Amino acid sequence: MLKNNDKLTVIHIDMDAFFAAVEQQADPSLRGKPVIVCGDPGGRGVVSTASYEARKFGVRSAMPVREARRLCPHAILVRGRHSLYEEISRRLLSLYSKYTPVVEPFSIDEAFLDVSGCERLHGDAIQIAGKIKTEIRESFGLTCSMGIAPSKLLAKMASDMQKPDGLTVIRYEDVEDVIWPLPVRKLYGVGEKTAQILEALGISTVGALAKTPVELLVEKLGEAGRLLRNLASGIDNSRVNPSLWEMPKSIGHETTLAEDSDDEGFILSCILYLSQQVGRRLRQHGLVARTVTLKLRYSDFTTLTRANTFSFFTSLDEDIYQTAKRLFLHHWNRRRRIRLVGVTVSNLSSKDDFMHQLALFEEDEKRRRATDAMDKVRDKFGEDAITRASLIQRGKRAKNGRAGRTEGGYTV
Ligand code: TTP
Ligand code: MG
Repeated sequence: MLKNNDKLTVIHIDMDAFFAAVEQQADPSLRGKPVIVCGDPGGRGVVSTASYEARKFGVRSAMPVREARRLCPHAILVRGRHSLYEEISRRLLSLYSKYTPVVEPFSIDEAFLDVSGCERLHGDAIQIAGKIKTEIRESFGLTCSMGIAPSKLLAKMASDMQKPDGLTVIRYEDVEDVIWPLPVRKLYGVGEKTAQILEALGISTVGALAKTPVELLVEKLGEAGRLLRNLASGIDNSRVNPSLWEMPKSIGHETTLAEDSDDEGFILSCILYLSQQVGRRLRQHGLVARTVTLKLRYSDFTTLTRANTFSFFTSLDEDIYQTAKRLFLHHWNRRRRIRLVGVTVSNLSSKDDFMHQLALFEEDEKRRRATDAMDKVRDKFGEDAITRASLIQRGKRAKNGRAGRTEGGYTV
C-alpha cells in the first residue's frame, strides 16, 4: 500500500440531492416532502434528481418521470431551473475559495479542495470541512456530504459513503478495511461495461481487483486495467487542479485566406497548421479535448460548422488534424470556394486528472512522446522551428503569403 504521505489534504464535497434541495430551499412548502425535479413535469422526460423523501420510494436520477410517479404518486414534480443551480454552484465555489485557493470544480454540485498549507489560517482538513459545512448550511440552507483523504480518489469515494450530510475520513491504512470490501462497480472509473468484464473474471470486489495479476487486467482491459488496479490499491497521484475553474470551454484558431480557394491540398495544409496551433495551446494549458469542430466559410459568407466527438480525450495534433481533415473532406462542397477555415476543440478536461486517464489510455504513447518533444523544441526555438513535412510540402504557398490572417481564441 502507498504510504508515503498519509496527510489528509483533499476534501471532496458533493451537495445532497442538489437540484431538489435548492427547490426546497426556495419554496418552504416543499420542505420535508418528496420532490422530483425534471425537465417537464407533465411530459415523458426523465428525473434529474429527487429529494431524499422521494428516494425512499425508489425514485432515482435518470428514471422516466412516468415510473417515478408510479412509485411515488404523492411526489411534487418541479421543473428544473438550470440557471439557478449554476448560480448557486458558482457561489459555492467562491465560498470554498475563501478557505483554499486550490479548488477544482468537478460537476455542478461537486468540487475537490486541496487544503494543504491552510492549517495556520483555518485549521486542519477536518476542521476546515466542518466550517465549510456550517457555512453552507447557514448561507444556503443546503447540506452536503464530504470526503476527506490524502488523495482525490479516496476523498471522492469517502464522500459517497455517508449521505446525506455525511463527513467521512479515509486514510491509506483504511483502504483494505473500507474500500476493498466494496463491490467493484463502486470503484471510481468502473462503469457498467468494465464491471461486467471484471465480474465475468470472478472479480466482484475492489479488493479482488487489487489482487488480480496486472497482466490479466491489461489483457482484458488494455492500459485501463493497469490504472484501475492502481486505483483499487488506493494509488492515485493526481492533483487537485484549480485551473479547471477558469478552464476555457473551447480553444480554437481560424484563418481568413488571403484569396478564396478551392485547392484541396492548400486548404488541408491550413487545417494542419491550425490543428497544430490548437494542439499546442491545449498542451500549454495541460488540457485534453474530446470534440473537434471544423468551421468553413464560403466566399459568399455562408458558414458551416461540423463537429466530431471522440470516445477518448486527446491533445495530439495528429488526432485533431485527422478529425478536422475527415470533416473537411466529408462536408466541403467542392464547387464552392473557401474564404475562412477554423479548427476548434471543446469538451475539455485536465490532462493529469485520474478521472480522465481511463479515457486517455487510448492515446498512443509513442505519438504523445513525439508531440512532447516537438513542444520542447518550440518552447526553446519558437513556433516555426518544427513544421511537419507534409505542411512544408503542401503548405509552401501558405508560407508565401496566401494563408492570410490567423486568429486564435478561447471561449470561456
Ligand atoms: P448528483 O450529485 O449525482 O445527485 P444529487 O446531488 O441530486 O444527489 P446526491 O445526494 O446523491 O449527491 O448530481 C447533482 C445534480 O445533477 C442533481 O441534483 C441533478 C443533476 N443530475 C441530473 O440532472 N441527471 C442525472 O442523471 C444525475 C445523476 C444528476
Ligand atoms: Mg450531489
